[in-house]
Amino acid sequence: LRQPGLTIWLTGLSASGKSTIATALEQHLLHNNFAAYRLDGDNIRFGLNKDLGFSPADRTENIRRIAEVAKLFADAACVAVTSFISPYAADRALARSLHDAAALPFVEVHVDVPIEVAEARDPKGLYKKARDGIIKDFTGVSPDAPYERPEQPEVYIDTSKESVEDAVAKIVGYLTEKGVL
Ligand code: GGZ
Repeated sequence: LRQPGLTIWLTGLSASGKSTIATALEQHLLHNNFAAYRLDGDNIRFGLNKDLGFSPADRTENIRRIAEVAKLFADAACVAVTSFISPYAADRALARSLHDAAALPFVEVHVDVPIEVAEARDPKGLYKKARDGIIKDFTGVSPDAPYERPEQPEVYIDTSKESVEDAVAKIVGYLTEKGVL
């Protein structure tokens, strides 16, 4: 069994394209016979973390639990692909340190997009609701909900310029180059 365990941590604004890239990446890995599993809002925020909202403390706890779960998947020789805004640098650093302590690779991918582009996409109408004051503390819109950009992500993608296929190729290229896959 040749099976690397690792975590690929996608971070970026709402509507940046994290979920789309995570889904395409998971498919690519599965087709190439790697065990891969995607963690996202649908399977985490509605289950394990359904007691958490979007206050700073709840976001921190959200990310801490997700990091612990991703680490367990990686430890089980699976490629964990996480897709959460994870807006705070300190929370992402904690996720990384949990993996470092277990000698499991952690690859941070900044799925970037100009906020105007994310806002123009607005697939769920959440930016509009945030602008209208219906959703408070929306990341990138409210001054109380900043997005702290990664300073040195392993992979950087700008989805206003790069396609989903480009993004998957870039991530897989990085992993291959580093000998992780
Ligand atoms: C940001 C929010 C908020 C607020 C609900 N701020 O585009 P989406 O809908 O599907 O993705 C967003 C998701 C963010 O959850 P995360 O677990 O990734 O966030 S964090 O890492 O910050 O804990 C959005 C929706 O939930 N959503 N309210 N106030 N996004």
